[in-house]
Amino acid sequence: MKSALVTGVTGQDGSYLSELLLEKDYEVFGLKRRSSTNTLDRLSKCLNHQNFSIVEGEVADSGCVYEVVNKHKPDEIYNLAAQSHVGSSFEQPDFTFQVNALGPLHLLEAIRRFSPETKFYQASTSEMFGKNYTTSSDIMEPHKYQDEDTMLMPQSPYAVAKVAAHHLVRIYREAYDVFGCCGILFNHESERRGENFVTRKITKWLGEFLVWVNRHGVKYDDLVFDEDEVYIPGRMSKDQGFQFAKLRLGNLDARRDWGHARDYVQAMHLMVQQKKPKDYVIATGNTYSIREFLDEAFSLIDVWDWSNYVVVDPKFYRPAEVEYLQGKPDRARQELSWMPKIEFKQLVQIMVEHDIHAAQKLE
Ligand code: GDR
Repeated sequence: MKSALVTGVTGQDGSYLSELLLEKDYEVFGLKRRSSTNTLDRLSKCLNHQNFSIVEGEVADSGCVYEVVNKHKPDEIYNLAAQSHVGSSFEQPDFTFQVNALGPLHLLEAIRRFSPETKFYQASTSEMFGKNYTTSSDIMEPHKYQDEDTMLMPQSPYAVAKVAAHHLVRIYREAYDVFGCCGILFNHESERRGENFVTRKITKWLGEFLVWVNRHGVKYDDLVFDEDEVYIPGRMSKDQGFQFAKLRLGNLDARRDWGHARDYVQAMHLMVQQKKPKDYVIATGNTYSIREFLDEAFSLIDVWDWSNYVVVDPKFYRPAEVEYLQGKPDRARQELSWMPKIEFKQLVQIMVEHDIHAAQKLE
């Protein structure tokens, strides 16, 4: 039986990857930071599995990482632990570096010192490309994309720390023969996505809004608006329950290449099974703006013009932004035979439907 250590196990990707590895008969150790609140919600399918166990620890603490790696000497380590919110990294750059850059360094050092046969997967990210892209030479259909050869030009403390880790993996591969590979994953979402990422923020708001409208039995056309809120007609007062806060977002023009996390964890596993360690771009190859995400999501609750429901709030703008991401996953397609199964419309639908059900359950 193979064993794997999954750091960041309580997150979206950690939970999907653990499920996949358990299906493949791995023994899975999930590294989880100590916390006084319950952070195990996403792991409901794993917690009672006989081959799954939680190990308490923190990647930013080298002593802790050395002990865990030395004790378990897993066949594979998937480093998914991160301060993963790009916007927050501007407010907490130091902490972001500790977890996102020093964390992987500690893991690589632990492998080199105590468990050199362990294969290592690092969660790299499309954020590393920042402002940069490659322009295709196709005259008929010119377009911009990012692939494994696109130069990195990070735009946030988050992305700079990820670039450091990305290069560290290469150096440990070349200098010490560590089997280390990086998945350059473009945005990947799901019904388990954290609620402060833009897609989930939108779908969660939609679910709660729809339930509120249905509770009052009103038609959209009859709703009344002011700058910040939506009101039930005739009740434009501050009465509890008759107003609903509009959806407040930042930059709506940024473009992202969005896939489903369940597809993306398969690529992580495939990379680690290759004979030679390499880095791979994992993406759908399509790009959409936040506006287009809003179009699609609102259309699912029969709202065709969402402008009355959304407020652009400078508070959610980032000091430096990544405007355009569109991956070109040709290497993954050719060498890993990996293709995403869930495309944009389906992804939005899965998330909206999930959040409508979740809001209905709370009614
Ligand atoms: P991103 O994801 O930064 O791409 O990183 P996020 O969903 O946070 O932002 C995507 C884009 O939406 C714009 N935006 C907003 N973002 C948030 N969070 N909240 C808002 O209200 C809002 N309004 C507009 C952002 O400015 C941005 O342009 C994610 C993370 O999961 C990273 O950890 C991962 O590495 C990359 O995806 C791939």
